[in-house]
Amino acid sequence: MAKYRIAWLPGDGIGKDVAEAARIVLDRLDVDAEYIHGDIGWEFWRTEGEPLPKRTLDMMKETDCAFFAAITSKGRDVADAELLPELQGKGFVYRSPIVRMRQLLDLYICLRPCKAYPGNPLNYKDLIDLVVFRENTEGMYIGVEFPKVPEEFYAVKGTEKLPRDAAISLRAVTPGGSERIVRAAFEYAQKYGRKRVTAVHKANVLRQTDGVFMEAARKVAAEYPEIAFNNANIDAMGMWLLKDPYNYDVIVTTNLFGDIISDLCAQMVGGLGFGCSGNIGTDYAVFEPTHGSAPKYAGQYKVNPIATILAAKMMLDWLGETDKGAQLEAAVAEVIKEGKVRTYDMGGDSGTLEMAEAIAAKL
Ligand code: GGG
Repeated sequence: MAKYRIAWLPGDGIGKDVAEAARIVLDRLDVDAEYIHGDIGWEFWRTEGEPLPKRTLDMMKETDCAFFAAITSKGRDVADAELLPELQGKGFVYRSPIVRMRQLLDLYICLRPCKAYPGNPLNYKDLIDLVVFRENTEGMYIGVEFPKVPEEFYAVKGTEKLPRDAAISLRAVTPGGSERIVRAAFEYAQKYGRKRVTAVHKANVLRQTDGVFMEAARKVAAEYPEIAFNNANIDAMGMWLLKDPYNYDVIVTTNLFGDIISDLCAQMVGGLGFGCSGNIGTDYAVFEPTHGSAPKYAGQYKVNPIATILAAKMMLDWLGETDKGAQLEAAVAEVIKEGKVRTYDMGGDSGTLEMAEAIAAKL
């Protein structure tokens, strides 16, 4: 029996292309793992009314961790129209399978390292190396939404002028949820010798929810006096990051702000072709590239697999296979530095699998 059982979720679109690339390097590293395919993505929404079938969730619960590539996710209007005619009007509601996975498995940490590798023509300024901790289970993504204002809302002071046809999305931030993500950020900083943690919020406007987040952040920060702590409003943070990214080391924030700021950071180290992500809970984790399924490139084996390969490195580290993780990162760094194999985003014409083979050849 293999040492690890890994749920393998390629998803759809380019998810299948980049997952194949990740398997090339994992197989070359001879990871003692069994990979078990799981259905997830748009085709299962269309044909079953469920993009994350129960059989996939059940299978994941029997594995050590999951590796996920990408899925197509669309807004309400498009999603409903694309459901098979025989399923329409039967009460199926599209919900993001990624968000659901994170919530159902309590993967409260979304860890997104943003590290520039020397020689990448897409690097912004000098080498950047920072890490984003995004709260992954609450905030704006709890999924409590109303197509129009529920009548009972009008009992709340301040809602009198709210038009009845306003759609409502609720944001929930708990002291416990905030404390555990901030603590994870500080623990990471301590473990990896990072010097500073920056909490990002909009507490001057979102007084209740970000008030809770910042109270928790200050409380946890006081437990780590050796690590510098500061905070910034989300809007200013976007500006400061572009101006002077070297001022930041570990960033911790709530769900939606983390979603946005981590894309910004990924762009500074080469774009989504380099953005990798770990959704981590107490005893389970799902690793994925940050990017989506780019349907227009599906099956063309054209896109950059490095984000997905770096997600495989994160998975190896999390499994305790840190030597293999380090070898994989060194191989990625070498291929980038040599510059002989480059995908189209890097200005080259190498394909997805060619890049994976070049990395595997260094292992
Ligand atoms: N690998 C991440 C991915 O596939 N993202 C697509 C995406 O952002 N979908 C929005 C969502 O369903 O959460």
